[in-house]
Amino acid sequence: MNNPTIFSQILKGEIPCDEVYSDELCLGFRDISPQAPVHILIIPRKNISSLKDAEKKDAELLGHLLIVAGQIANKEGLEDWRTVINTGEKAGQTVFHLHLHVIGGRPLEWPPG
Ligand code: DGP
Repeated sequence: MNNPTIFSQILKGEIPCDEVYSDELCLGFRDISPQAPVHILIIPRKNISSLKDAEKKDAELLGHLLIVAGQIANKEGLEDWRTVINTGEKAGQTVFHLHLHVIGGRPLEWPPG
C-alpha cells in the first residue's frame, strides 16, 4: 500500500500549488524549491510511490507524463530542457509519489551530482 504524501494533498486541493497543467491523468505545477528558472513537477493522479512500483499496466500513463512534459516545456518557451525522475532515497527522491521534473531555462551540466 502506498502512503499518502504531500503530493496527494496537492492533488486533493488541500495544499495549494502553482498549477501549470491539469488533465484527468496528471497534474503539473511549479516546484517549491526551483533549481532553474523553469522547474515544474508532473505527477500522476494515481498514487504510485516511485518508478520501482510502476507496473506494465502503467505504461500508457508513464508515456502520457512524457508527452505532457514536452507540451509544458514548449509552453514555457524552452528549447532545451531536462526531464528527471529520482527513484529511491540515494538517488535524491524525497517525495514518494512518482513525479517527473522538467528543468530548464539555463545551461545544465552533465553528469548530475
Ligand atoms: P524529489 O527530490 O525528486 O523527490 O523531488 C521532490 C520535489 O518536490 C522537490 O524538488 C521539492 C518539491 N516539493 C516538495 N514539497 C513541495 C510542495 O509542497 N509544493 C511544491 N510545489 N513542491 C514541493
